[in-house]
Amino acid sequence: MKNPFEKNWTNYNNGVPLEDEEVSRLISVVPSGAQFRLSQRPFYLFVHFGMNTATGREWGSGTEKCSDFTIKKVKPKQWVKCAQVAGATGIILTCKHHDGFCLWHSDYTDFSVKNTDFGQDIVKLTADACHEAGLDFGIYVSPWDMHEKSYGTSAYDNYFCNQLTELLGNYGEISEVWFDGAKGANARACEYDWQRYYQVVRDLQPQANIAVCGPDIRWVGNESGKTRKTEYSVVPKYLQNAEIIAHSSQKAEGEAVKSLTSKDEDLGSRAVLAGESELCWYPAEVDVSIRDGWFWNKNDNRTVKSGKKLFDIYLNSVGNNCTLLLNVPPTVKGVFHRKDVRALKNLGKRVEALYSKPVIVEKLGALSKDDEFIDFNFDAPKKLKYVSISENILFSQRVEAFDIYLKKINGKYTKAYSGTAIGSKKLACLGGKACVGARLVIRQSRGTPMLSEIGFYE
Ligand code: FUL
Repeated sequence: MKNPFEKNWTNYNNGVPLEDEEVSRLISVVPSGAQFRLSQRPFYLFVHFGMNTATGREWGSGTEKCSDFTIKKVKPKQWVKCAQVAGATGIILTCKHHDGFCLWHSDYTDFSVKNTDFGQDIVKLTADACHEAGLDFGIYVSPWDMHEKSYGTSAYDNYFCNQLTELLGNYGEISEVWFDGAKGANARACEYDWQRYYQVVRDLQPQANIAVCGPDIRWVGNESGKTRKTEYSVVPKYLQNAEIIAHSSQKAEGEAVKSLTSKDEDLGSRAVLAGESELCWYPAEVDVSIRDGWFWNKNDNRTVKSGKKLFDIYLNSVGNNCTLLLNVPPTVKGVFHRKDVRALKNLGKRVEALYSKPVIVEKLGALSKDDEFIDFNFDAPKKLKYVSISENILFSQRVEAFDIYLKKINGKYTKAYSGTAIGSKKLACLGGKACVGARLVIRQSRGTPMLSEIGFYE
C-alpha cells in the first residue's frame, strides 16, 4: 500500500497505521477552551519582583521585615509597554514567592506590601496596567511559604485558599495560575490539598490555565529555554502530577511513581502512549529568565541574553509547539533595566521581521487521501527563510513526520527540512536559498492531517 501523503513512497505512513482504534483514541484527546486560547497567544513575560528584589536575593528566608521592602517606585506600565514591544501578550507576576511576602493587600497576613512605605497594591497596579493594554494577566503563587506560621499544619490549606480567593476574586480576569512546586531541603513538611486549590481556581476563574503543579500546562523540564526535538501535547495523564510527585516530600502511601517525569525525552510517541490507559492534553511551557537569576540583581546585568539568543529561544519554543514564558525582573527602581529593554526590543524586531515578508500564507484544512503532497508555486524566485505550519489542534495533534522540499529554478525538488511533530506551530528555518516553489509532504500522521495554516517567508 502506498503512503497516501507521498507519491511513490513505499512505506505506508512510515509503517504505522494511519487509522485504527488506537489512532482514534489518541486523536480524541483535544485542548480545553483555555488551553486552545493560550496556544493562540503563546508568549508571556514572567515578572519576578518582591522582597527578593529589595534584598538582592534569589530565595528569601521568610524572616524579613516589611521595612526591608525599601522599593519606592513600581512601574507596571513600563513592563506592559516592554512586553508589547517584545511581542508578548501577557504578564505573570510573582504575587507571593517562597518567602511569603505578599505583593497585594492580603487580609490574612501582615507580611504584605500594605505594611511598607510603598504601600500600594502591586498586584492591582499590574493587573490594571495589563488589562488596560489588552494583555493577559496571570499570577504566580508559591505554596511553599517560609513566613506563614500555619505552614505545615492543616490550617495552611485554609490560609492558602483564602489568599487564592483574594487573588482570583479582586483583580479582574486571570489567565494563568502558576503553582511552583519548589521547596527547600530543610523546609517544614507540608502536604498541600492540590485538588482544593484547583477547585478554587475553577470556581473563580474557570477560563484560567493552571500551570506546572497543575493540570493544564506542563513544565518543559528545564529552565534554560530548551525543548525536546518532538514536543507532544497528548501525554499520559499521570504526568499532570509529575511536578507534585517530584517536589512532595511525603508521597501518599502506596503511590506508584510512574517511570516518566517531565524531564524525559519521549512523553508522547505512539510507543509511549500504547501502554497508558489514560491520556490528557498537556502542552509544554518554556520558562526561562532573560538573565542568570530570576530576581533582579545588579551583578547579573552582564548576563542579559542578547536579542539573537532570545529569538533562538522563541523559535525553539513558540515555534516548537510550546508556549514561552520569558522572565524579566524589574530593578529596585521598579522598572526593567535598560539592558533588558534593549534585548526585548531586539527580540520584538526579529519576530516582526520573521513575518514581514510573506511569500504565500494559506489556510489549509483536512488533507484528503488524494493529497499526496501540497505544492506551492511562487510568481518569481524567492529566497525563503522560514516556514510556519500550524495544525488545527481542535482536532488534536496528528502529524508525526513531514518534509519540506524546495523547487529550484531548474524545476527539481530538494529536501530543505525534515520535521517530526507540528502541533500548534512549527517554525522551521529554510536557509534563504532561491526557489520558485515549495512542497509539503506529510510522511506520518495519526489519521487525516488537519492543518490550519502554512506560511512561507523571505
Ligand atoms: C523555581 C523557584 O524556586 C525560582 O525562584 C523561580 O521562581 C522559578 C520560576 O521557579 O521553582
